[in-house]
Amino acid sequence: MALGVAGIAYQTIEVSLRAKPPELLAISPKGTVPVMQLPDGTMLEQSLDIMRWALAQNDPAGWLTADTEAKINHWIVLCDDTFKPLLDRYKYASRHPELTMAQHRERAMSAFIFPLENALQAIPDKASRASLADAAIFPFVRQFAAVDQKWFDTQPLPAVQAWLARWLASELFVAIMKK
Ligand SMILES: N[C@@H](CCC(=O)N[C@@H](CS)C(=O)NCC(=O)O)C(=O)O
Repeated sequence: MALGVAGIAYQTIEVSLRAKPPELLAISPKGTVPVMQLPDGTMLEQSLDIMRWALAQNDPAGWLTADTEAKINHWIVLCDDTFKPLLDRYKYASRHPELTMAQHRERAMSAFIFPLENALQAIPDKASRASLADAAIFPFVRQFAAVDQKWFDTQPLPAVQAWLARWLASELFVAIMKK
């Protein structure tokens, strides 16, 4: 989406993570996706590096300037370091039997979803603009919602639900998710 919003042409190559192609491992031995190779051979090894690189080329929607750097980083770090591990435990609860699925979900709610609800509620609607943080975290909130969509839809999370629905309906998301 960052490449899309920046208007940068790119080629995507899908790989099987069960049978990682040697061509991938040759240019990026860590073997995770996404990675991006620039025309000069430089490798961007993290999705966030790809997003930041794209927006450094061109940021017409103001994703880097919509909020303070500290606030943008706060949400991305909280998502990556705290929410993502809890999300994975909720998604794959049978691999983490120390807690029930509902307990894993509760931990993710307290650590991230409710704080996000409060932060979104505190934004005065008309003044708000999307930032890099929104684009970086909404795919994980989408995953969280999708584990049990009926449950998620009935939670007292009006701001998160509306925010997620806006991103899912956005032209940018619809365009990049086209198979
Ligand atoms: N922090 C990395 C995470 C990359 C990552 O874990 N990618 C997963 C797919 S979403 C992967 O490639 N897993 C395959 C593996 O670890 O072998 C990033 O943001 O790029």
